Amino acid sequence: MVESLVNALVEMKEKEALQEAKQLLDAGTDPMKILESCSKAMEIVGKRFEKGVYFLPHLMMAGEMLKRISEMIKPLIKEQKAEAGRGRVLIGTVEGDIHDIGKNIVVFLLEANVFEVRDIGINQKPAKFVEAIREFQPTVVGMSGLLTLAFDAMKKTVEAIQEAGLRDKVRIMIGGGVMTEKVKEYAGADAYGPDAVAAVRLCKQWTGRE
Ligand code: B12
Repeated sequence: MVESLVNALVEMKEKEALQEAKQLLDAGTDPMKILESCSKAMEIVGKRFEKGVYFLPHLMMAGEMLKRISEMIKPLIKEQKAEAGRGRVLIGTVEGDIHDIGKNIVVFLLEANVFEVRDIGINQKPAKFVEAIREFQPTVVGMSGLLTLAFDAMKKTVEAIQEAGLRDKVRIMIGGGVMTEKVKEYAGADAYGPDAVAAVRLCKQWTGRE
């Protein structure tokens, strides 16, 4: 954890946060450490929002800062690309939810680990997941969601995949802020991943790369 970066993000000091992130990366800091600091900062921002100390513009500013830092990190992580691999992963944020910063981190870490990823974006209906599975034929389907209302959206998505006769063709993982093992059970998914590293680990297991 880099305290100074966490503080700059939490206090909405955009210029300082971006400068700090750039300096850390230039100095060779592990990009994952920077991502961890971002996640920590977002947790604090979220708590302030819950308490009514921060409002929607703060969340938007936090989202913007995180997006900019992710963009700085992305090329560096891609450089770490190593062994050739295969395995298709379809991912999207479920219906009713527009959060995508974490999903995008998962996408670029998967791509960095040489998975072929199709990202169908935010607020995606169950039918859209089904259509994309038919088209792309992935081994793994990832559902992201940060809102409690995403629990039901995930359940409905899994049901739609089942009804389409595709459930035994894919492994389904879920993730995003409020997700837990319990939600995984509720939604009928195969696994819950607490972070992007876990998402990569699951995909490696399920595609026989581990
Ligand atoms: C930034 C932000 C926003 C931005 C989003 C910008 C964007 N492009 O994503 C904006 C301003 C748009 C926003 C809007 C809203 N937000 Co908001 N937001 C946040 C905030 C502060 C940070 C989220 C974030 O990016 N975290 C950082 C990333 C890196 O973490 P992550 O997403 O969890 O992802 C990691 C892991 O979870 C995992 N992961 C993620 N996806 C997946 C998928 C798979 C398959 C796997 C394995 C792993 C995985 O890997 C990632 C990297 O390690 C959170 C607070 C918080 N504590 O999370 C609130 C929060 C999620 N928002 C909240 C709310 C209420 C809202 C709004 C409803 C506010 C409003 N009144 O309008 C709207 C929702 C609109 C909608 N329909 O979706 C609440 C949700 C409460 C709840 N339980 O339902 C939170 C928790 C704030 C709070 N404490 O109240 N928000």
